[in-house]
Amino acid sequence: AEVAPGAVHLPGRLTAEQQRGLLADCRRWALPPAGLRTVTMPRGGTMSVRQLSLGWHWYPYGYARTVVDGDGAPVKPFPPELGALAEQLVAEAGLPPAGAPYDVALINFYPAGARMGMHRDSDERSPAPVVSLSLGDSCVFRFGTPESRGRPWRDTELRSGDAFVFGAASRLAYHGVPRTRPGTAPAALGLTGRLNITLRVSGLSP
Ligand code: MD3
Ligand code: FE
Repeated sequence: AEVAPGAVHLPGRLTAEQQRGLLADCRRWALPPAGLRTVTMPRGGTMSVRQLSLGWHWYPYGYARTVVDGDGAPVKPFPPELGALAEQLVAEAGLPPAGAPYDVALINFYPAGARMGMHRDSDERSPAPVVSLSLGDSCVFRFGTPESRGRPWRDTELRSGDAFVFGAASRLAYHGVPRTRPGTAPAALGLTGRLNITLRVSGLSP
């Protein structure tokens, strides 16, 4: 379902088994060194989501090969199977191929009450689509325009197992997560809270 030009929602795209596998992977990746961390913004506030990067480490606002704003450890490698999944989902969304390998996974964990304010993802030096995978609790996903942080926007629900591809005219749109819905995760998954994995092309040289 195309929600806006270049923004394609693939509801229920991941099987229960794929979701369990990704969650088990995330639990391993979350361990130190270079594990799940709290992000401090340049003005001193902290993000309510906890975060983890693979391939390249995202910090406010750039990419590095080590956790420059944390334990300093080298970032864990980007798993090639996530790149293959991203390429397949871009094709299913009917968007042109990225043209460069996917090389970043940015993983956000939302405990109950966590949210993400409206922002644009503009630290990548590639126009390749961003692919989002949702696990656990449902959330309200707010999708705006490339021009401003404010209205107009559209609210849609993201559920465990959904994929979403953001390319073309939607790649630089403002977006955020104003709330999650605690307790809505599939019981069989065994996750309290919400996980979102975004797959990206950094545009940086290896
Ligand atoms: C539209 N994550 O990590 S996923 C982020 O659910 C981020 O954790 C949210 O925004 C989350 O930067 C939203 C949907 C999403 C992700 C990246 C996008 C939408 C996007 C990049 C460009 C346009
Ligand atoms: Fe984002």
